[in-house]
Amino acid sequence: MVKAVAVLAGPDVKGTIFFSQEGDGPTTVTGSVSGLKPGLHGFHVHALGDTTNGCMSTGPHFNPAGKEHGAPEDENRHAGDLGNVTAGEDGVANVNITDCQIPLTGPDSIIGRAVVVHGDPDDLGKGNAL
Ligand SMILES: [Cu+2]
Ligand SMILES: [Zn+2]
Repeated sequence: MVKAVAVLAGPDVKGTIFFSQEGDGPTTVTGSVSGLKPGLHGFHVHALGDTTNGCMSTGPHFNPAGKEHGAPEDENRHAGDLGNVTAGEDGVANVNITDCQIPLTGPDSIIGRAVVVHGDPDDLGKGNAL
């Protein structure tokens, strides 16, 4: 079992996201994010772990296979496309995702990259991509 943790620390938004993967199986993503406005928020793994300039310095969505932006369930998607998380009226989004394209080991590992929670919803490739 390989585990990783991402700590989200914005001015208002805070959160802790836990990753775990057993062998070559899917990666489980759990945790919560607080300080969000209620509703949908794009939730992605971006290519670079550099958070010195917010989302800007984290690069594009992690995309080792050179695919298009899409929804988590799409065949054609960036590996980092984890869709949206939903914040309740309390501004808290609970995350519980199982995904096969974000391994914690090997050449396409997401370790050292950035988890980004956007202020706006991800359109999942159906219009303006985040
Ligand atoms: Cu993003
Ligand atoms: Zn994408």
